[in-house]
Amino acid sequence: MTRPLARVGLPGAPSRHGVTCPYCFASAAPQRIPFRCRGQAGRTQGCAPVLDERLAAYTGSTAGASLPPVFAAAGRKGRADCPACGRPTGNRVCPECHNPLPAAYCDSPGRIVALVGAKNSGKSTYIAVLLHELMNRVGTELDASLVACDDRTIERYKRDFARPLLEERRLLPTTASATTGPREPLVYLLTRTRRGRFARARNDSLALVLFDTAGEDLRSREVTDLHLRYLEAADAIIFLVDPLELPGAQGELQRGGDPPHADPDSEPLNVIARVTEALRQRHGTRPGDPLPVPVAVALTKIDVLRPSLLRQSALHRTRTGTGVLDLDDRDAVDEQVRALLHDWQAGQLDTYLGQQYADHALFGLSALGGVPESGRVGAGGVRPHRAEDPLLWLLYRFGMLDGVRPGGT
Ligand SMILES: Nc1nc2c(ncn2[C@@H]2O[C@H](COP(=O)(O)OP(=O)(O)OP(=O)(O)O)[C@@H](O)[C@H]2O)c(=O)[nH]1
Ligand SMILES: [Mg+2]
Ligand SMILES: [Zn+2]
Ligand SMILES: [Zn+2]
Repeated sequence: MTRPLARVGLPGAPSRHGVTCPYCFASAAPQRIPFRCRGQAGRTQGCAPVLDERLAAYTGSTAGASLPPVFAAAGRKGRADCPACGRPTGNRVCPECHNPLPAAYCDSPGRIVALVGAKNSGKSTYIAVLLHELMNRVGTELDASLVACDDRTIERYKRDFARPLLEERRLLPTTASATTGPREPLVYLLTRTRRGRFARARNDSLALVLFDTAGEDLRSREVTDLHLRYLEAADAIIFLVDPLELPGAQGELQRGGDPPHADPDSEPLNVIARVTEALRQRHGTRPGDPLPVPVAVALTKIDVLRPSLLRQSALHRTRTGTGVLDLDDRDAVDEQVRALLHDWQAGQLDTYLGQQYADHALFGLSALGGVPESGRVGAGGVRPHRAEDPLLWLLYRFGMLDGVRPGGT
């Protein structure tokens, strides 16, 4: 029996009136978003390219920054005529950094998902696998398409994530610190078709902005300004925790594994506390008040846990729901991960999250599905296990996915 759909009311759904730039996180009122002239195309007349200083300042290079000019206009329906050449254009850009703001991004509620975790916790690997899952298996299951919002996202995803990890099966290199160059987000539009009760199909869109932070940048208290803006703009946070870094987990590992690093700055709780402090400063909440942003906390690399620990457990099962969030399964996984954390003397982590955030959920996943060997993905290839769970929960929290209780309790 299926219980009436339990959908969480969104506390103040799109709370921000403006559009938040996914590149520099500046916020702009929709009617104040400038346009970029389409320039010359074939024999059509248009403005000649000029050096865009703001864009060059953002990318730190003049390469690729010679583009037709940007102009301010009160665009109607996302279009405006260039005052210099008269050609109509629909290309909008961020007023601050002049990066493109795709029409779909301006028009649908953008959800910036911040992905954070200590160095080596598995963030880059997770991004590679999660996006691949959304473009394939999970996308099909949800009746959802995932489309990159700009060409750089397509290129970067291929070059830095998909090709090395999924095609060549090489582990990804350590992400370089944001101090060495601009951190570019991956910006996608996720569109779900939902068939209503009266067979009326409706499309729900969500701009998904993922930003691959370097764990190294979260080590110090001086979290860079860009990180702060990113975190402040985040509508949800996914914290990745490497179980190998939890001292109490050592006994549960299949193989010795590396001993935990003796670097207290990289301890999961310390990273989470640092990010939380940064968020508090920005949100201006009073110390006792929980932060409103939903937080998914996922143990990564659960393939390293002993099979005996996983057998018969919620974490081991594959998710069954199709196109819905199975709330019974969600509760079971949450409980199991909580129990694991407590067994591993990492109960503090759970307690802290409960104190600081109004809504946090625990997950266990494996992006690779197996232990890598000498810098490469294990023999069976990349076989993700429950990698999509945190995102499904966030979609549910955003009101884009229904939750059901198959057990009917
Ligand atoms: N067993 C196992 N190991 C994994 C998995 N995912 C990542 N790893 C291992 O963890 C290492 C680090 O993963 P990354 O994704 O590069 O970690 P990161 O959080 O991006 O690290 P930084 O960029 O340094 O912050 C990989 O090289 C793998 O050895 C997984 O699902 N299972
Ligand atoms: Mg990385
Ligand atoms: Zn911007
Ligand atoms: Zn023009």
